[in-house]
Amino acid sequence: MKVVEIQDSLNCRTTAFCLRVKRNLSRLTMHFSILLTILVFCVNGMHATGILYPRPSESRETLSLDGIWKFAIANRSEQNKGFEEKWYQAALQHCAVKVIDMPVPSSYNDITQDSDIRDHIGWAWYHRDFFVPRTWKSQRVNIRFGSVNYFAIVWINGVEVTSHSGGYLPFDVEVTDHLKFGYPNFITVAVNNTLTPWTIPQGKIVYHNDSQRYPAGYYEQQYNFDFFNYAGIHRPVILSATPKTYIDDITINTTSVSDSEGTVSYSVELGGSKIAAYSVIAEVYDSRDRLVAQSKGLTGEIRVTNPNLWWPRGMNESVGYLYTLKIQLWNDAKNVEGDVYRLPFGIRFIQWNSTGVYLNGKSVYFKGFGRHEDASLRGRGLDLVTLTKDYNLMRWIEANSFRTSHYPYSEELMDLADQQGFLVIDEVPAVGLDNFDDDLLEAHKQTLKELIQRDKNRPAVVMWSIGNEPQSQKEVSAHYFDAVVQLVHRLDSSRPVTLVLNKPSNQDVAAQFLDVICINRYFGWYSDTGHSELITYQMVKEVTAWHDKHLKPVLVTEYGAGALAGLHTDPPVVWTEDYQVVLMEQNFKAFDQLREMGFLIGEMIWNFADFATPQEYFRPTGCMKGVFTRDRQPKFAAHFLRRRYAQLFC
Ligand code: GCB
Repeated sequence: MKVVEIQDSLNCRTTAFCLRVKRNLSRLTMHFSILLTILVFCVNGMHATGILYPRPSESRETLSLDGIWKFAIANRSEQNKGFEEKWYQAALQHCAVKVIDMPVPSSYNDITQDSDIRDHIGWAWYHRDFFVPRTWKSQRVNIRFGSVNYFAIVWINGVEVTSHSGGYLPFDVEVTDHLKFGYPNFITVAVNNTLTPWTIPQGKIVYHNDSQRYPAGYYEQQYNFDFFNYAGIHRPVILSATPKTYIDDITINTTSVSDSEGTVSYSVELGGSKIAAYSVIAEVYDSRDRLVAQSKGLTGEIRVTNPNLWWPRGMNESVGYLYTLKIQLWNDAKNVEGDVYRLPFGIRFIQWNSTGVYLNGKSVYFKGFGRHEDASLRGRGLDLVTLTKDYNLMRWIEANSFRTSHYPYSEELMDLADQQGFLVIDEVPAVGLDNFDDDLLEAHKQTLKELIQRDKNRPAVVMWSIGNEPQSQKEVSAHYFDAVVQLVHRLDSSRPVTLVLNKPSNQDVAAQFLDVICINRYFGWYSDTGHSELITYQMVKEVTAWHDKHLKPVLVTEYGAGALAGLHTDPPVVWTEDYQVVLMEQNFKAFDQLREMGFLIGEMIWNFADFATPQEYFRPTGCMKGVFTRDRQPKFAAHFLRRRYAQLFC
């Protein structure tokens, strides 16, 4: 087996695509691995500042392009065919390829009976027609994808308008000049799910050269993370029309809180032409739409008297209180209103020290979950039914938090966290990182920039997680994570930064840079399997060792056991629902002792629900550590966890 630079067939379009943007990149070669690195640079260069969610207002309209699209995959041996035959210039169903219907948003993997589609590696093609109203002609029109895993190239009416790399964050581009107003239009999206050592998350294409076992040219995608690499257009596709001079970005931050006053600073960025002609009015409305404070200018400070603070579940009677910041442009010369955008926000203040994290001055204890965006048939596609059900279950079980393990979740999901008062540890898809070179660092930083740009205004987000279980025992990772943490602190100094670790505390070199230490530990499962009697002892020792070494708060972000729903034994053995509960019980004893010691700030069980993984002989169709099944029915563990979370106070 050897790792090779893959898919030579892609390279001709690489040249065209990248040279246009980075003509002087002398390293441009015919290798796919290089392509991916270059794609990251290309995308960096092309990104606009703001990525505000498209919300209709008196000056803005939106048009959803969700629905049934036409879809085709490029065969393994003909990866370049779509580019050579220019499938983006006409309707896909008129091209020489087998076309099927495909829902958007959705992963394409589980929609058909065809394992070639489920296990596809490489390019997949999407196409649909749409109509743009005549009335939009005088507007600025933007297209926005909530997420596409992993690379996307977008054409409108046959013209390439943008591309993006990174599978879990939104991207957008202005398309005004490419649209036909009052006429039908069409859009084509090419999606590539290939992961390499320079993507976030990493993967590699492995060619098998052993001719006894594999036919010539046989290759597979390998990756070192425990969730199925679902692919496709995963989140909504939205066209939006704004005035030509528009609100491009808003940043809002609580700078101080007391019972009598909350102070927030805001700043606004404008885009488009004739910006100088406009002034900015900022108004704050309470949840009953009453004006409570206002200011003027691109930046300013707003004081709200007797504020209703944003509190997470369980810390106050008022939960998830949101104000609305209304930003309005005003053309003074013409005396007319311009663009208007309404942003929900919370007034709340985060602090941290060597033993705790504090919200509005009160110490926080996280009782929650590691989760996944995962559901049968839809894969990782936005699914409002599952999403809403999950919040109902998290409230039922009296959790107050979750981590977006192991990638940023949808904005629709994050909106409900803000509204329902769930604390979120917001994580980028840097899972199991290894081979810490400069190109990986650039891709990692870019992902964090995009995440913070998207989620910086969310009250629910109280911590940034820069990754999960890297090879942090390697000396080279120290310099790497130092650089990543510095970037995050520069971009946002109002939230603590963490990294989820699984190496022994005496080998890890990354924790020194973090504000909060998160660890994953599977005592009684991956180590000393079945020996539940060791769990409490080992967990107490483990958490204490991390705190003693770094004098920082510690959060256990993963512990748990696989359990097949309906499987029981007494005495309990691994894989039964009974053992899952015994393992929890022993961990709870450790958590109680550690809480007394004063530096454990939370417990998040792995996992909220069973989820799909790559095919492995130790994964019976997926990871079975959920306290709920994949279709969200409670295991014995869910009732047990509910009893604990109900009596755990923050
Ligand atoms: C971990 C990983 C998570 C896995 C889990 C498991 O440490 O962070 O992604 O799913 O273990 O069940 O093995």
